[in-house]
Amino acid sequence: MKLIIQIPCYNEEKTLRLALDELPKTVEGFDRVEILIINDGSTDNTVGEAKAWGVDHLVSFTRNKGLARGFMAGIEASLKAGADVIVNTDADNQYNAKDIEKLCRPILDGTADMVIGERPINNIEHFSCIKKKLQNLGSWVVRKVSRTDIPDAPSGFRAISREAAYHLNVFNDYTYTLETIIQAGRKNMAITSVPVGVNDDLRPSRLFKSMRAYIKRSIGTIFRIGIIYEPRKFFSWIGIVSFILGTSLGIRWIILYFVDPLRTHIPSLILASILIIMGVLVVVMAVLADLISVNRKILEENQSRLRKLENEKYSKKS
Ligand SMILES: Nc1nc2c(ncn2[C@@H]2O[C@H](COP(=O)(O)OP(=O)(O)O)[C@@H](O)[C@H]2O)c(=O)[nH]1
Ligand SMILES: [Mg+2]
Repeated sequence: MKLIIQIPCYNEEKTLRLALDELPKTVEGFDRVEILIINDGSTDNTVGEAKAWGVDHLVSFTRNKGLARGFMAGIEASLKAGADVIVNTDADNQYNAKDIEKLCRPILDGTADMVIGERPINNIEHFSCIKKKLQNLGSWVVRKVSRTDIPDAPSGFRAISREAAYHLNVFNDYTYTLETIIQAGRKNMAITSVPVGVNDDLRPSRLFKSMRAYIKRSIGTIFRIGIIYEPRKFFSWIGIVSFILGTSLGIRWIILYFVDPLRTHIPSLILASILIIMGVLVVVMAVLADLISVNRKILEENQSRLRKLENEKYSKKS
């Protein structure tokens, strides 16, 4: 059994060595533990630090592509390197590396495909009150959308089984954290959570730059994933509401036509017609979106099979 610990990095020369030093050399249940660094177009000496430390694998982008792409490149490279379990952690030594064993346990026991490390958010001193509230609120929304019970959705400390990794996809450019949980929930993967420790803050967060930007991007991500996974529901609701409003207005117009024949109430009639036509069209769109989503599922199935085939080919060669 091989464990690969992957660390996405963007300009992390100051903290990377410390984070690497903390990683365990052996983990119970695994014969090998290897380290993979994803350098996302860093302009500092991140790569030099990683090579000097002697990491086993290095994936490097020539320019910055964002955490979500970096995460997926790491997953693909870990699969090719033959990982049975992949652990993702931060380059700022944010998470307690000793908890990696705890994080992998449910996967080794065969009870989970993905395990999220739950930080003690309410006790983290360097998190402001508003950041704590936002993280809790974000996690609550993700729980509702994903139909899971993960308490800490934005946590980047997580373990993923090889099988789950074959099925993951990240569509947005910002962060993989929320999207992968929603996906795991919607694809009926067994996803669970274990409490993990955190270390002192070494630098300000790169992802939580400002409150407004964080909320905007998180809402955008959750909303988009919601539509991608439930397009029929989303469009049906809009269509049905529009149709009901239009029909009610239409009935009101018919009643007024007989009660008050002196006035034509043409504006109501026009609005009713528009709402009814729009409602019908949007319901048709819901059907089309549903058909497209069936195609997406088939494409995803093909993609995971292709990943499996490719990786079998690689592991036979090595
Ligand atoms: N690949 C990649 N990684 C990034 C980027 N921005 C941040 N990271 C890495 O993502 C991890 C989490 O970033 P961090 O600033 O600690 O965010 P936080 O833990 O959510 O506050 C760290 O290992 C960063 O080096 C980026 O643009 N691309
Ligand atoms: Mg961090």
